[in-house]
Amino acid sequence: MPSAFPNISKIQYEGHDSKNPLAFKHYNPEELVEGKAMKDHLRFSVVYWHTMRGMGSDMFGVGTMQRPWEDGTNSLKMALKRAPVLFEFCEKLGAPFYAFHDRDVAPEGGNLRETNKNLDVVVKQLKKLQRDSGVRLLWGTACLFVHPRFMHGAATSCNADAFAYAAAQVKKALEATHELNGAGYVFWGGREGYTTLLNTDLKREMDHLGAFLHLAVDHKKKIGFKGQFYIEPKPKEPTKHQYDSDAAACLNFLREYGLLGDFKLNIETNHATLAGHTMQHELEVAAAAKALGSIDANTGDLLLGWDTDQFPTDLYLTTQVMLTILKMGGFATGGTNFDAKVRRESFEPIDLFYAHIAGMDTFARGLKIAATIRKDGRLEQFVRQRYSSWDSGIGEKIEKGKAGFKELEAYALKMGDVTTNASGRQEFLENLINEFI
Ligand code: XLS
Ligand code: NI
Ligand code: NI
Repeated sequence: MPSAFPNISKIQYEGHDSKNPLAFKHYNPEELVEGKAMKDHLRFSVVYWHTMRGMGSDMFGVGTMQRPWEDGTNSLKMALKRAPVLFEFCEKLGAPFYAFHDRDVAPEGGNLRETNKNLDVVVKQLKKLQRDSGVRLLWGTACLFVHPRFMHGAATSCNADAFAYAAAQVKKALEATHELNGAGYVFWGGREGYTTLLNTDLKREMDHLGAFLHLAVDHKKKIGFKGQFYIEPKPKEPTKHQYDSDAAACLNFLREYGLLGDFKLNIETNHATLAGHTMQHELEVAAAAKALGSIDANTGDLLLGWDTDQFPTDLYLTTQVMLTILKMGGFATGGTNFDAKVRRESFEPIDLFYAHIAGMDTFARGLKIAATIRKDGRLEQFVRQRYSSWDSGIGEKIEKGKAGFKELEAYALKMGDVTTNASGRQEFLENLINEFI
């Protein structure tokens, strides 16, 4: 097998004075941050769909990517030629994980049986590639949105046959992920939503989604798959409204259908902003429910209102992300999965390296900055102080459930008025963060 990237050797950490664009300036895998190696904090993952299958087409134009190893077919032969390229890429980059949809790695056959056979052949090869390289599967998933059979959705389709087909597909994708010892499995509701309520029985569709996820949990237990299940929120696109619209909606859905114990969330930056939230908001909501599992690291564009899936290169973003992740105690099964694609104009194979190096270095810096902010302690101290009225006196009584409306009325009457408010100091804090960036 000839090398796909013959002129690129393993990307090394060279420190922040390096001018080598094919080196890390900040990501130093073994360097300890808060007592843990950077590689274990960040758990970087490369996605098969964008990095291996993204050809740069958009609504207005065809693909632009130069991928010399591709033969222009979506054949099983090509699938087997392509998989080693992904592993060569991960090894040279030093990314310990990858993620895929079933249909990214193996093509559909003439029927489901043939399709499953194709997947089996590729999974066998992936298993060997994993063993030889040490690169592991962060999560697997099923593509339930590309094929016309899923035009009305999969688990939420009006057509029960589509539900059944989706179940068969997820069953197989779960077994493949299990076979590859995946650390997790993701459910992203591609078309699980609607484009008009005129033709939609919303309640029935949500019930079907709940039932579908229960069936998945049952099968997971049946085959003994120990990986973490995740739901990935996104508010829209391709649908007008996706049921898993944001972290809060997902948590409510999981709670309502009795699934909260079996799922965590996989939060994606571009989906957060499409939902009208910041990434940190979504992370905080998930973490507050002890359901922050993993992240899809990318970013949108302020002026483009869709899922542009750009590589994250904004230090403020990665600092905020890492502040929340460090606060929750770090990833367990999850990781930093680059659900990101190079721009259509960045068409050379080497751009794949530049893009991932940029994302990894930006996250490494965000991690170091977040750790320094935490060590400095002023931010945390400020927040603690801001809530100090809850640590004693009436606040403590309320938190402990020892004051009802009657006692609080008596307290307020005696107090006269609230005269103890302190400044929120937003600008002061924003400037404090700038000290570290
Ligand atoms: C699409 C999603 C998708 C999931 C995996 O917007 O981000 O790529 O991560 O199905
Ligand atoms: Ni994603
Ligand atoms: Ni996305």
